[in-house]
Amino acid sequence: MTSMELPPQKQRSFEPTAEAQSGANISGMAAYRELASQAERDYEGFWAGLAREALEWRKPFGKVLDESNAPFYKWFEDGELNASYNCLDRHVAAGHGDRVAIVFEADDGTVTRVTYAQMLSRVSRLANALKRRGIQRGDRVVIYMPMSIEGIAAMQACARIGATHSVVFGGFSAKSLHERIVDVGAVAVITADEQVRGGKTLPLKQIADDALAMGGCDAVKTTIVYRRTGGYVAWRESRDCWLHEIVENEPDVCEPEWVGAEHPLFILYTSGSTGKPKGVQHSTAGYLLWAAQTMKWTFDWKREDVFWCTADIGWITGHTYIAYGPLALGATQVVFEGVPTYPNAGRFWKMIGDHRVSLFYTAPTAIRSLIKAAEADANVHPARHDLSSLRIIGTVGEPINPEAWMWYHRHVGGERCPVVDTWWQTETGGHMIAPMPGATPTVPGSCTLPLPGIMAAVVDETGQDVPDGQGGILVVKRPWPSMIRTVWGDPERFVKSYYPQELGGALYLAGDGAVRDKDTAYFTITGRIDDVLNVSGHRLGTMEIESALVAHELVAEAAVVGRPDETTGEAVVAFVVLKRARPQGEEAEQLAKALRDWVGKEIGPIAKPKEIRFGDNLPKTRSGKIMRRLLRSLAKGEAITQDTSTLENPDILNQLGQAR
Ligand code: 6R9
Repeated sequence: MTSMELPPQKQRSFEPTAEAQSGANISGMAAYRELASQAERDYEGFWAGLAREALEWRKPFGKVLDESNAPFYKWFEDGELNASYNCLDRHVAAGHGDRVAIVFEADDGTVTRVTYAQMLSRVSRLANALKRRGIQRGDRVVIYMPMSIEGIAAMQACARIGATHSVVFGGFSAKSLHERIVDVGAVAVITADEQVRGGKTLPLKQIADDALAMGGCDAVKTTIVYRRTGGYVAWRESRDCWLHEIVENEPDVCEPEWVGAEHPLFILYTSGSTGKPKGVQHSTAGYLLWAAQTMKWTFDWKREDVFWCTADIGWITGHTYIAYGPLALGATQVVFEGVPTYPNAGRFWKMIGDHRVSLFYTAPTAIRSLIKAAEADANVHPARHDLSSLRIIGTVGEPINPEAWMWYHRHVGGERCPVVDTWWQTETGGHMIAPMPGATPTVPGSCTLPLPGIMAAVVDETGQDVPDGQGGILVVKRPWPSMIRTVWGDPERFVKSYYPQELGGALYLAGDGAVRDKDTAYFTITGRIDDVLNVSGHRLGTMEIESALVAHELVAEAAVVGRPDETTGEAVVAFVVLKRARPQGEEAEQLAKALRDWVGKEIGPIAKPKEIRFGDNLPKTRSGKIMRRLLRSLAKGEAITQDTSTLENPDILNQLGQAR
């Protein structure tokens, strides 16, 4: 890691407007500081207070934090509750059954609304149907579904019966799905006939069939299929059933399964620095607490708000800020099936106007692509739509460049809405470093300050604090309720990846670099410090892509690096050595295309390299190590200025430096 000096951030800072500040859940910096210092003074008392207020407990907890088996921390362990009860029943019981829970807009623009009472009934019937098929507390259920009310209901139904769900993003291939079904030991798969996005369909059921045929999935006794399009699906009577048929005769009452606070609510796979994705295991109480609390803090949620998070339920953002957080509060939210560019790149702005969205949450990659589109075609510019309902606009997934931040602030937020740049991860469960919109002055490109109770810091390779203004490793010094509990089936990997001995074993290692401003103490995230790439906000392990490439019969060796990309943040560049002579010209084009498609099949379209370069070899040290930093420079098109004297084969750099 290189240490870096960043200029002080004072010059371009945006105070919350009087409007944003007045009546905010947390109004003014003094209120923020008071909360943060409460947490410092009495850490457990602070969290216990929030947990009592935000959640309804079946059995109250006595002990707050158990650190006896660190880093396997336990929160509120002797308490009992149910996540689905907290998301649905309690609002209906409080007289809010008629409130709209979800405004669903399909790819073709069709809108469906469900109230809290209707959602409770749907979830209860599905939960009963799952139980009737023998699915029980502690079982794992894989959900491979499109963005839909049914997808959210499936997650909630699992939570209701104490089954642990593992949602797999609909863009993953049969092979990736298979790997997850096997690793998690699923007993059932819930899928759909097809997914529809941008006018195109994707045969999810067929992909699930392919995955289940790959072997090792004998535990899967049931697949439940949501009929989205009515397209053709192959059918296995003994295993497959239609969702609409199995819920038909089920009662719409289902007593929730009361579980302990630490009961695994879900497992979500994410890329790490080795080849195999990690199953990040989350708890019930700690996770749900933070999902609800951050809705109130980062989004300043109030009852009148219409919330819209554009993420997919296949990612953590869709878990926390679609399937759980908004429902835990009884919020009204928009759920969208499609893509931002269909039927044109004004879709988001049109939907904000149509549904009077007040809290909007999306990713920098979407913003950047919509800027490009708006600059090319005034008809899809946000100015063409009524965005006056917006109150707060947020971003997540990757660093947002200050130019994109400013455009978002100006053209979407009307220079009136605070921009909340939220730094967090699959492993953290919810927001960690983010502004409180009624308090924190914002600075383009900075996620500002840790939320109260989050002890984020920047350290060096030995775990010592580095001075502000100097780059280092982002860590969290104390456990927090919504943190990852373990890597499913691999507790050792959990410890090694997140609590490494090199840092002393007591600091949570986020895997990102960061710098804290000298004057404001604001954090700026400088990107991953491990072999993880961030392409359009999706995490991809370089090793994962390399393994996929070398699994191709023609490939002898492959090294994958990232290169900055204007739209997607980073782009995947693969350096490939074939088992036969280096291809050139037309042949190279064809092989590159074949390998890209291959990676698409092995992992999913999101992992396809943007560029593939063929070489006779890779740059290696005399001990045979691939020099990735040189490859990174080559991918960027930089001249090599680093010392190459330890290279076994310096000539190879010339060859690999030529883009095809
Ligand atoms: C929520 C989510 C986590 C990684 C994280 C970091 C990057 C996320 C960011 C950000 C800068 C932000 N990241 N939010 N970088 N600023 N506001 O995205 O989870 O898919 O696990 O990715 O994304 O590198 O470590 P996940």
